[in-house]
Amino acid sequence: MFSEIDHTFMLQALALAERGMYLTTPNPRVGCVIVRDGDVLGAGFTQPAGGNHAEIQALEDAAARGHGVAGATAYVTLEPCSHFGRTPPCADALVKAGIVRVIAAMEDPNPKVSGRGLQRLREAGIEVRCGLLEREARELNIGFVARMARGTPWVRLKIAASLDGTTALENGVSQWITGEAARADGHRWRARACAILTGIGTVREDDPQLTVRAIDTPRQPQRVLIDSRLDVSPRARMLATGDGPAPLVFCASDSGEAATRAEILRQQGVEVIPVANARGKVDLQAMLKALGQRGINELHVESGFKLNGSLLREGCVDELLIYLAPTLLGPGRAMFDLPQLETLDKRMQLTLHDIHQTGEDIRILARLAPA
Ligand code: AOF
Ligand code: ZN
Repeated sequence: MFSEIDHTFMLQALALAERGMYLTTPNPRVGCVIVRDGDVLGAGFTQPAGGNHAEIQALEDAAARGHGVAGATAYVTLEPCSHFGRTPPCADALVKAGIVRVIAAMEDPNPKVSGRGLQRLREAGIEVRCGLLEREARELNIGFVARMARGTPWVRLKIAASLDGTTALENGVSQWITGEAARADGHRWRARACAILTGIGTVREDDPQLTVRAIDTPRQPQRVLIDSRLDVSPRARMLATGDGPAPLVFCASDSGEAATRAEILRQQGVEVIPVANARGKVDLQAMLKALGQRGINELHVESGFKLNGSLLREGCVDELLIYLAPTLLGPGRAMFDLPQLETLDKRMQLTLHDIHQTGEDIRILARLAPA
């Protein structure tokens, strides 16, 4: 159904989409290449929200290069939109420009679109095919797809540990177990995330900034803290306000004895959101829903033993990003606070998605089986 030439141009469109990796949230990263007789007339990728979608960038690029696009094929990594969002529908723009063939990698999971963009193109007499390099396109927007499908972000939990699975000494010392290359790689994963989450234990011990520093990025992810009793110091480094979205703190209650602390945080520009479960702790699923409603596609977690364990036990984790350093630390802090099992059949099963050597360390990406 797809030729080798189609493959080549869709790969180009995917490479373009990847250039939106740190940029497009909450929108998906999309790439578009417009081709006629084997020549690329225009190319583009999604701009920050409110800016052009990939198709418009490609059409404008073709115009800037003096090319008409009548009779051309558009390769897009996501179905062109059919709705008026922050921008008008791309499907209409492609029709108007005289495109005669559209190859899309996947349907847009956004319920406002989901097939209607392709339908609109077909109704205008355009030849439409969908599904070329779909797996790659889905991976690129794994968070957007998750949020559209279930209303919550894709949750990626990052851990650095020794080969024997220790993340810190018993006294909390953990800097640094993995090498510089792994740390820089970790910042790339931070940069592509819409938000970075940690817990009050980690803030008390390490006072992390939770910003992207080791690499260049056009935007900082939102910082998110789970702190049931609002014990956090207003001077914690992750609550520093300034550029980028306001930090968010999820607590169990912002009234009663927590009211004053909530007020102090709010006055310094921090958003405080109470979501309690029956045990008086933060309801983690409710927190994920709230993040989904705020347009968070990929949530990057860097936390400790306790919160890591709670997130896993409550079915909140999609993927583990684990860096293992070729060192042995012996007993110390473990990766996750999980219950001791009596039988193997109760184990949590993962599938290995990717293994990679990063400097001297090993990077493992493993996924939880969907419930
Ligand atoms: C496209 N091309 O490059 C992207 C699309 O609010 P708006 O107008 O920016 O629309 C955002 C929605 O458009 C987003 O949720 C997704 O469904 C689609 N993204 N569509 O045709 C693009 N990024
Ligand atoms: Zn669009």
